[in-house]
Amino acid sequence: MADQVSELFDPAEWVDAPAGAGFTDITYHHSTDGRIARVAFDRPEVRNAFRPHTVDELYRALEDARTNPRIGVVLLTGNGPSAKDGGWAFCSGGDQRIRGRDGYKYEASVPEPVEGSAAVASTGSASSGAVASTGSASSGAVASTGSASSGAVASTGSASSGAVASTGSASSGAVASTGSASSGAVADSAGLGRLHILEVQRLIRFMPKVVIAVVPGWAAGGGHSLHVVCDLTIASREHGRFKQTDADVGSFDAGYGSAYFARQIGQKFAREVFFLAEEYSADRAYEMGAVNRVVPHADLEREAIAMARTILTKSPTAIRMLKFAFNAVDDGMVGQQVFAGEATRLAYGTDEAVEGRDAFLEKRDPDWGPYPWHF
Ligand code: S0N
Repeated sequence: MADQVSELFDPAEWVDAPAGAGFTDITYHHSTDGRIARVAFDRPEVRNAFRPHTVDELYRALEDARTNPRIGVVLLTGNGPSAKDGGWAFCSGGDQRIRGRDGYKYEASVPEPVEGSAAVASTGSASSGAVASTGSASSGAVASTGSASSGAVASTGSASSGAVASTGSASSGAVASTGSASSGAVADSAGLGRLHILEVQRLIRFMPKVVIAVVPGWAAGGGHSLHVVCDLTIASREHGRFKQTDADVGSFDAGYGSAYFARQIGQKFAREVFFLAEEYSADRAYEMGAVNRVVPHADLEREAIAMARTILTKSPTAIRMLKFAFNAVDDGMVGQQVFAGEATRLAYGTDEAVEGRDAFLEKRDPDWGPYPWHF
């Protein structure tokens, strides 16, 4: 796919995103005006399954999009079709050849990423997932300015993610990788694969921008969960297919992939999708409330761009507050924290908050007189 990226990709719409240089498992582009990001799985020969290295790149691209103040919408999609059999995919989830315990015995069939590329660190010792982006912003709950970190843990200088503060070099999630750079198949000290795709889910979830799943083919397993966690989904009428295979292969996304999915489409349908693991067409997924729009295959990316352009006409602050408001009810205290962070950011812009700050710095009592108790 190196030359043409994807059959649905219109080169007139996109330029290479600098942060995507050297990526092997995904492609990363910006729209020519810099307002939209296109992030695409680029392993069509395995229905765009992700290995740890793919997830590293995915995280880096999404983090770059998150921290780029011009970008308001991210399209997450899958390149295709497969040169092998013409099949299309959004993403078929975790690459089963290198998954979990004993996964390495299948590793020989997995091409190694190019040495020195991608996740192998922007800042020397950065590893996966968390990926040291520029400066020190990291994943998870809303990074605002400066050295933001995720969750409740402040990192100073280095990037951290999940609930883990890193020391010096960036680390991923709650599971440290064995080395400082990630490869196609990385295990933790217990020999288990890293599940940092969940960090990607959180990055999508907590990104103050709209993420649209653009589904040109199969969304299966962990790929299905990724479409679930995206804000919107647009699917190809001819090739869009949905299937939750987790229980077929002994894995289970017990977080957003299932519980939040049930919030979206209702308990009965969600349980059916997981317990029966049947195939659903794009039209059927639309009927069930899992998909926003179904469009002709050839128009998929054009329609996705049109959706993005409509969103870009809206107030950025309104969109971010709305996204976090939609999230908050399902995200418990973290949802409240994220929403509260945004409210605080807005409050800091008021004269009232400036008076509080100035009074402290000037060692005087604050004068709240000009600020009424609104009703
Ligand atoms: C997507 C499906 C339904 C498409 O069927 P179709 O069109 O008949 O194509 P196939 O002939 O089956 O596939 C074409 C080629 O692609 C390979 N392939 C497809 N999916 C995968 C995959 N996920 N991993 C590895 N290879 C894949 C096929 O083998 C075939 O190759 P060739 O031509 O060489 O034979 C169908 O393909 C399907 O059902 N795929 C599997 C979907 C699935 O079960 N995914 C995993 C579900 N679980 C997760 O995603 C959880 C996350 C996870 O597993 C994980 C991730 C990272 C780190 C660790 C883990 C972990 O759990 O430990």
